[in-house]
Order: sequence, then C-alpha cells, then structure tokens
Amino acid sequence: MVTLTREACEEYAQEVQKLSTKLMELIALSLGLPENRFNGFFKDQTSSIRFNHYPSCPIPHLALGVGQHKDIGVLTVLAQDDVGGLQVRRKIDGEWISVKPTPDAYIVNVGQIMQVWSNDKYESVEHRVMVNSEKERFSIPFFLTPAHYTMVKPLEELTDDQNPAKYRACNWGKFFITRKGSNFRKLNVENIQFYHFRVSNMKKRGGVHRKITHLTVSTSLSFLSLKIMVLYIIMKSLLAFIF
Ligand SMILES: O=C(O)CCC(=O)C(=O)O
Repeated sequence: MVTLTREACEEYAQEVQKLSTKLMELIALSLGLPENRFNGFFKDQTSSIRFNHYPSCPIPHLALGVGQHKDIGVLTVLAQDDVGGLQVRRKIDGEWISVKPTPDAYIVNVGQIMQVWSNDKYESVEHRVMVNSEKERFSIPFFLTPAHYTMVKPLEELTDDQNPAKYRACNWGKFFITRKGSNFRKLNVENIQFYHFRVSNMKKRGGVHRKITHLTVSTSLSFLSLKIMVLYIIMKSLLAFIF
C-alpha cells in the first residue's frame, strides 16, 4: 500500500512534469518545429494534478464517473489502476470504445490547446468514465497547462495563406477563470471551449454574401419580398453567428 504524503505528491508532480516536457519536445519534432519550441509556454505553468476516486455502483449504467468531455489543456498524462472504465469516442461512428488498462503505462490525451497550437494537426479526443458495479477505481490525471498570460492561437510556423489559422487568439487565464466560474454547476449552455474560437464563423459571413448575391439576381421576386428574404437571411446568419 502506498502512503500519499505531501512529499510523495510533490515528487510525483515533478517527475510527471519532466515526462510532459519530453513529450512536448517529441510533439514539436513531429510538427517539424525545433525541439524546444513549446518550452517558453511552461515557464510559469498552471499545470495541476487531480486524484479521482470512483466508488463502485450496483447500477453502473445509470451512473457516470465523469461525463463526456475533451481536456482543455495541452496534454493530460493519466495514471490509472487495473479496474478500467475510461472510454474514448470513436470519431467515425461516435461509438464509445473502452480503453483497456495496461500495467505500468500512462494514457496520454491530447488537449484542446494542443489542437489549437497545431491548427488541428493534433486533435483532442472526447472521453468519459463509466463506474464499475463491484470495484472502486482510482486515477491520477496530470493536466499540462501553460502560463496564465499565454495567448492560445495556432503557431505561426504552422499557418500560411494555404493553411490559415483556424482559431482566434484567446487568453488562457481568462478562459480558465470563465470556465471555473460555473463552479462545476450544471449549466443550461455548454461551458466555454476552445472550439468556440474557431474561425468557421467567418465562413458563415461568406455564406451570407453568396446568398444575398444570389437573391439579387432572382428578378422574378417583387422588391418587397426580396427585402424580407434578405432580412430573414441576415437575421438567421446573425443568430447562427452569435450562437
Ligand atoms: O479517470 C479517468 O480515467 C479520466 C479522468 C478524466 O477524464 C478527468 O479527470 O478529466
């Protein structure tokens, strides 16, 4: 049995942080960037560790350990016991796939910040945790996150005219505070996510332009109905833009 002292936790945090730095160096190389490209973001990092305990539940299909989500940070390095329960959502068909625990191995999740930095070359995976009917489960995720003053946006080296930035810049500290502001309450709207900063809204504006151009050449419509339709399309696009 392991005793969880402050010293043990601090030592663990330091070691898993070193591992994360190594992983970030490998990711940088995989993107054709210098090995130390990401180091500057972690000088005053806001990384954290969570200790998860999932008690057993006799009717597990009616309970959720952790609801479906994409990690918001850069990387998550997850240690888990041998009980299992973590599931990832397969993109092609939306099916939930169980992740079989491998002894002495970590699970590494790509977070939303990594997705933004790489301009979608890396993609954050949706996951959730189911509880077990007989056994309790423990897991320890380490969430690698940058300094609070970091402006999260696609790296300039990975964008150009052919491959423009897919996300607008967002201040990590403000993002985090906004997110935690809900204090884990269930909200009526989805909590803030990095994919809310996707530039795809701009495409919709292009769409409005195309539709209006098309309408103005349809001469069979009376002027009044044309105006109403244009107004309707603008309102619809504005609503889509806002929500
Ligand atoms: O316990 C796990 O396997 C995953 C935990 C998790 O996704 C989280 O804490 O955000």
